[in-house]
Amino acid sequence: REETLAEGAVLLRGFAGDVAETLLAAVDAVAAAAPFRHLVTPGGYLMSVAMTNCGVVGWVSDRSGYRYDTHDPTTGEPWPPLPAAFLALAAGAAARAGFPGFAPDACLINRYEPGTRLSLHQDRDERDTGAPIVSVSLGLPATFLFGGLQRSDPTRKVRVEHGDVAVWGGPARLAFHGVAPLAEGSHARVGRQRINLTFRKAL
Ligand code: MD5
Ligand code: FE
Repeated sequence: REETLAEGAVLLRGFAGDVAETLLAAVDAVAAAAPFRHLVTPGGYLMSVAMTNCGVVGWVSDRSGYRYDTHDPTTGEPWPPLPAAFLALAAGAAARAGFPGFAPDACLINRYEPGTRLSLHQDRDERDTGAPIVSVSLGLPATFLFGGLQRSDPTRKVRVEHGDVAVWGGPARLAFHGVAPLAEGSHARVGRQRINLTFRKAL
């Protein structure tokens, strides 16, 4: 149930299985205050993945670039706080993977529907890239693409399912990665969706 994908990258299969319902209820509460929306990239493209955030800051994109912001540009309100269950799960997974004391201040929530994808990128908008990123998969399964430190490096496909948690730290923290177009399907709890939580130390 614990797989090392590369140095610093650990997949904890099923780690969030028994808190999945609690996490999804918290996602619904966050989305009621800060709705899922499709952000515009700096290049002018609408992202196919819908996003929202909770935490002290949230990740946003618009024509002027990518950044972390204390306020939701859609509502003008501060992002909802990180639910206690989110913090506990993220810290527990990070500790299990060898990163004790992980205290995220941001959680980006991605919502995929069949056909949507996340193209290859690095997560480098966080001030502290010494901290890992913890990602939690909920709902429909997906094929995660895990590359290297150069965009042109070959990618490895990793299937992730409901309840799986991945921790990306050390040399894997800045690896290129993406998500292949989501296959059609329906999940008992969330229907035609995959929800991914990514916990970050942004500040
Ligand atoms: C997802 N989300 O499945 C992924 C999970 C994002 C994003 O990529 O930026 O919202 S996070 C995967 C990740 C983070 C940091 C490093 C690596 C993977 N990696 O080294 O492969 O929605
Ligand atoms: Fe990413």
